[in-house]
Amino acid sequence: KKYNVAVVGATGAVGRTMLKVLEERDFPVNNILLLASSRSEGLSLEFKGKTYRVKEAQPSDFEGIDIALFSAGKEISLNLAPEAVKRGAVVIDNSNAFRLKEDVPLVVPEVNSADLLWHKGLIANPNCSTIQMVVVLKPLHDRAKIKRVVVSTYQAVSGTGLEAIEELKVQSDEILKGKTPEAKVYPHPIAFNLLPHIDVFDETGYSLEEWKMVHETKKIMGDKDIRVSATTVRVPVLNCHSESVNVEFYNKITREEAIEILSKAEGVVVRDDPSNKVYPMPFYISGKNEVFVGRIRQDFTVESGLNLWIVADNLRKGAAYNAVQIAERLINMNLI
Ligand code: A2P
Ligand code: 11C
Repeated sequence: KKYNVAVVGATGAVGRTMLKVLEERDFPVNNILLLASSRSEGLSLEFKGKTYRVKEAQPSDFEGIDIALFSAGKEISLNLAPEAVKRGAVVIDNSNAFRLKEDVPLVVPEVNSADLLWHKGLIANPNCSTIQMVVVLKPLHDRAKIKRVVVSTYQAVSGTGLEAIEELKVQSDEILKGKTPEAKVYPHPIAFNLLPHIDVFDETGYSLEEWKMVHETKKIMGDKDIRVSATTVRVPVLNCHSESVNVEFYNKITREEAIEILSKAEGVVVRDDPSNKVYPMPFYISGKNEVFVGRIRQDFTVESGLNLWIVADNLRKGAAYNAVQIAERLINMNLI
């Protein structure tokens, strides 16, 4: 069977990656519909060697659509995802709009595919920084039960979108030419800088990106008791988020056991040979679908703990690939 697929936000950084991933995986597409804002009306994009015109997303576009992949921001999802579901499409939504709703599964296929069984037409794709962390944490949790996680992120500008990618390039060039960089997308220059600020702050002093890591991790891992403390930072890297993760466990687990478990874990690649300068880095991981882990060390300050360095392509595993994987699981599990 082949499916009619709509990509909402097809012109964006994630949307374009969705098209690439659908193509690479030879997803069973019958018709593809490329939707974006009125700004892109008439623009053409390639899919499987054919040219398709982008059109402005409207509720009626979802008539006859089987699968709708949304990545056009929260407002568009809030407005159009229910319209798509009403018309019989299964929506896989990459925004923050529905992730914590009780009747919406929040899915990372390597971790909680079983949650797809109770979907009601809408499935949420988690935040990129959460996805890459839980893919690594789940197999360790199954072995030694996680008590607490302290994570600091180093997030690429591609997580913000195409305009931010452009801003990093332009500002880098301006600074190298001795000019004062102009900040448009972020509140400060991002080139040659770090911003300990992703998404909006609340009255606790934490940012929404930090809270996403706390709440989404509990929901995906199916364990409300896991304590997560996060600091999220934007860095001048074009693509791939990195994370320094400290994990404390209830039960004993050694570095060697962790390496053995992670080497066999689905969707994980271990790159851990520091004496030969082998560890995951964004520069080399851009374009890959797996989650990479290295610098695996015992934390000697607690009874049982590990330090990990986790890197993944945030546009792929953190967004587009995870969404397409969800669609593939729905098909394999006869849920569509
Ligand atoms: P457009 O290119 O027409 O603005 P990015 O995250 O890279 O900035 O991409 C955001 C995506 O969301 C783009 O495809 C963008 O389309 C789309 N988008 C933004 N606003 C709307 C809207 N009001 N309706 C539909 N799509 C939208
Ligand atoms: C970033 N994590 O890197 C964000 C992008 O809730 O889906 C995705 C935001 C979200 O800026």
